[in-house]
Amino acid sequence: MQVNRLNIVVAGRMNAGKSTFTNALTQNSTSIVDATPGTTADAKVTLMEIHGLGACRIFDTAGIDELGQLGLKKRKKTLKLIQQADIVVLVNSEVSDEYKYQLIINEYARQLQSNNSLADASIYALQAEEQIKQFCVKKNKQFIEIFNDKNANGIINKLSSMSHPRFRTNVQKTDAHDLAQIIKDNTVLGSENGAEVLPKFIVDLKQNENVLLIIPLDKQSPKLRLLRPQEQTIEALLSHKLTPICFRLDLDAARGKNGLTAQQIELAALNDIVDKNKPAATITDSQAMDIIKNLKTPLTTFSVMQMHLLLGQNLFKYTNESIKALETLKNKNQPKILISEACQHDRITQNCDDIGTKQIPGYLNKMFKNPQIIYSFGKDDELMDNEFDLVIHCGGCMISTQHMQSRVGGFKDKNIPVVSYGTFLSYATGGMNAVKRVLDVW
Ligand SMILES: Nc1nc2c(ncn2[C@@H]2O[C@H](COP(=O)(O)OP(=O)(O)OP(=O)(O)O)[C@@H](O)[C@H]2O)c(=O)[nH]1
Ligand SMILES: [Mg+2]
Repeated sequence: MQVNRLNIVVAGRMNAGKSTFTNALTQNSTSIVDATPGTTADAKVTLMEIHGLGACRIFDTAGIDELGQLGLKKRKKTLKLIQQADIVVLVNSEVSDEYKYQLIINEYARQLQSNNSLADASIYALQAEEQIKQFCVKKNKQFIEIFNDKNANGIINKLSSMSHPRFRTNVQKTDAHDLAQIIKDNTVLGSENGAEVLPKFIVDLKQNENVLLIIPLDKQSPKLRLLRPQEQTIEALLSHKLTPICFRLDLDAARGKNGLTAQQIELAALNDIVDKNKPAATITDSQAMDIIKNLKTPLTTFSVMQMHLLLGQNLFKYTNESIKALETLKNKNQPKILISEACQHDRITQNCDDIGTKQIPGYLNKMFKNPQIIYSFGKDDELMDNEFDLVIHCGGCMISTQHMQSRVGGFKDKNIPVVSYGTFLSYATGGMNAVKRVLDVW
């Protein structure tokens, strides 16, 4: 069962004391602390339960002011994490003019080796914190600024500020509970915990009504476990005293790939379970849309449900607009379409119709004029930064709310339409009416 965690990202300049802060907050010495700038080369995550905050994921990040190609990679990674943050702690070591001067000299020396200009060096050294602040404001992130005064004692002083909470303390000497308290007192915490998974009309069904779940079987289905949205739905139905009726639909058999007899048997079994249980609603894996689209019950898909949940019950604010692209793109030659899955998995494409690499591209090639299909499978690869006419995104069953919001938010910022796998496959198999059907139940 996935735990919903609060993402706290500790960011700032090199040597500001980010790792010292992380170690102090987590009461651990897992992050390496050193006077060498750039000690933390990649983000480091600590899972922790903080009393009053709940389950947290604390990211110690690389400083964002390192120059050169490696510095650029570190900065990109840190900004990506800030995008997924619920709370950003900006550790800001207060520095004297003399220190700033020294910093520029040091950077200059580094740049002589890596061919960058002094101008770049001084800009990064002095504006890094400002960059983070502006990024947080742009991305609507809550952030707290902590001046790490290495000469002070461990007493926290609140500094005046018009815009965001600011504090001064010696991070190394400050009690972990006091650091946690700053975060608790100065942020508004929201979480997916307790959010309703099911559409309201299902929640409102009479007790003991049946809800049919189509959980397909193909060669890629995991053995001895269900996928997260499937488990989640079963738990939610049981909690509402509804009865999940699960049907393991063999996709190949139902599509006639194992011969006519096998197909008839599979479809008869599906009809039988419907006749016997008279479900009040159906929730299906979107892959099975082509097979079950004629069922008479109200219908939605696991990926629509999962995306809706991960987007903070706000799926339709953005994706309802996006649906129009499915129609308008038909007039465009070579539309650029991204098929995006949040995680990587082993695809057994020779033996089965993988949804991302076979089924969806198959439909795209029929629906659009010479589509350019691009794939992005895996967490956050560089491809996500490109321009597209349409993004078709999986339900995100392996990622957190913050991660999904940052992925979809990134496309939204660029006005790139995003639809879920379920919405797309509904459209591909039944047009706009089918899309309306799976979305209207919400
Ligand atoms: N005295 C004192 N020294 C500190 C404090 N915080 C950090 N330092 C020192 O400052 C140096 C840098 O601290 P780190 O915590 O490694 O800084 P960082 O921001 O993680 O740096 P990078 O990983 O290089 O980006 C180390 O030598 C620390 O011992 C503090 O509160 N008091
Ligand atoms: Mg560090």
